[in-house]
Amino acid sequence: MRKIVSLFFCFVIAVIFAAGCQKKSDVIKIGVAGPMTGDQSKMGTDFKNGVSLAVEEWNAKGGVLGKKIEIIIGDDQHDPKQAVSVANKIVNEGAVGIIGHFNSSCSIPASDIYARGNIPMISPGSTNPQFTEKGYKNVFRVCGRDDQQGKVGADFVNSQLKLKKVAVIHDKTTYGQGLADEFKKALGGKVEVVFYGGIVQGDKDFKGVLTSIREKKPELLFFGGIYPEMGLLVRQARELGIKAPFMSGDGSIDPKFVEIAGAEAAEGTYLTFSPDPKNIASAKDFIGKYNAKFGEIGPYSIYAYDAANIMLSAIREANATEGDKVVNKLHTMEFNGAMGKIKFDDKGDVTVAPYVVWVTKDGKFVEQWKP
Ligand code: ABU
Repeated sequence: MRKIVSLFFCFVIAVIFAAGCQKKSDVIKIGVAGPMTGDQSKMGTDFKNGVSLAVEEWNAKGGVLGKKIEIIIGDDQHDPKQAVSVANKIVNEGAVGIIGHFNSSCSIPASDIYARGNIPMISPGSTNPQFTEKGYKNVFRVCGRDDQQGKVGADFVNSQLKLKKVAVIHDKTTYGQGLADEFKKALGGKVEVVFYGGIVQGDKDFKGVLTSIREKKPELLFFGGIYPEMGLLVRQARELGIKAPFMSGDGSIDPKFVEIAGAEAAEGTYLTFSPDPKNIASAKDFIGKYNAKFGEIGPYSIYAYDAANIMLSAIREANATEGDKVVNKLHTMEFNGAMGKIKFDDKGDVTVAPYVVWVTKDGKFVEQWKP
């Protein structure tokens, strides 16, 4: 009797195991990781929406390699430790490609986990140079880099605004400090940096540091960081009577910045980012579909959409989900994205990163200057 019971249990376990294996091979899983909750969740939501739209379109045409595509969502809360834990979870759940993360401080440590698992990752928005400088073959980004972005900001200050004195503030993160340093370096000593210093991400009161900056009378305040702190800095600077314009990078160009700062305080703020997708013919279809499903596009919605389409096209062309084969396709193919043609160099950076300067006008962002 005991033998029959044991055999029965073995049979049940084998059936459960087989069912598990069957389920695994029925779908292809793609991870999407970023700050899905917390004060930067707008960026994570934009990622999730862009990837969902791409996956929905692929699934409507039968999926990829004859299988439906499933998304695994990872919330790193823009915390590097959480990013590593999310990366491990996504790998363990069987993802064959990752779209993410957003923050360079998350993408860089998470890339160690994906590299170990031999899983290709494409970040839609991590711009710190170090992300693609570690020598991992599986790491890609569809955005530009802060050495490119910082230079465009500095060129604008030098050649267009022709300023003599600026203040440089950063949020002490990999991205924020990195961008501030690139901007400062690219000023090339032609502008006096009357203040250089960091604030703490998550703090709400910046009046102390702004009061010190006010005494130095800068003609522009540059901030390396993300929209929650940028919004507060701009609002509080105006409350203290600082009239000089602010400038920031791609981490601040979101309607949330204007919402936090207030449209009046935000007026005239300069931001470096890529060109407006509304003026790009290949983006028209994406914008229409995104608007119908999710509303206004966010800065990184289109990058997430392009990253997902690129990953799935590479899987289809490789006719496989094995990391080496997909990575090889990512390095050699040219992709037709909604943002235009995309090709990666040996490091995994895009071969063209056309940063421009935007300005905030009546609560909206408009393109102002192209180098
Ligand atoms: N590039 C915008 C902010 C994300 C990051 O690189 O940390």
